[in-house]
Amino acid sequence: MSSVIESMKAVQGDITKFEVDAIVNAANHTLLGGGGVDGAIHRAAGPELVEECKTLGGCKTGGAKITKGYNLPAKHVIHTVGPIYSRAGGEAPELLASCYRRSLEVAAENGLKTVAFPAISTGVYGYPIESATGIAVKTAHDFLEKHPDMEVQFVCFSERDLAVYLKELKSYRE
Ligand code: AR6
Repeated sequence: MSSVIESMKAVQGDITKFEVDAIVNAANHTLLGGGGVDGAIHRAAGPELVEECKTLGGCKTGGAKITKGYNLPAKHVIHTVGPIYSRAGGEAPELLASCYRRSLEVAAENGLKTVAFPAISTGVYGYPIESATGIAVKTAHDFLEKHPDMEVQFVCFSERDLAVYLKELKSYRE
């Protein structure tokens, strides 16, 4: 049982529509765009986003870098690079945890309070949704314990992913 649980919620939707301080992008090393949620964020933000991304010099796996949100309702985009599950081996859990932790640290450093995450690495990068969700919720929970003024939303694209998140969040209430 923890009051931090009140600062985390899972919802189904398109993250590009979320009016929060920052949405997190599941990007690749180049930070220059791609498919999936990355493509959707760049399309909705408009071409100025990639122009700012070009100045960032890429990002390593587990790292996070911030830009403005441009045409998005979100004020900022925090770009993180998840592990490719089949290649990361035993380091995959820690690298995925680092994506969530570093994204939240970057948000806090910039005074941001509300952060929305997609299910990082669980699309093209192949991370199994159940274990990825366990890492996402635990890492956000541990961070929010130290930052009670912040809020996290887990934005699930599919109903199935939402069910996995809701089950995981419920386990923190028991
Ligand atoms: N809103 C919320 N979630 C979404 C949206 C959306 N609009 N679109 C997709 N998702 P993926 P990855 C979900 O593949 O596995 C890109 O090409 C999707 O259903 O976008 O980290 C990058 O450039 C899944 O649950 O990201 C990288 O090369 C989740 O977002 C690579 O894909 C993540 O799926 C990154 O792969």
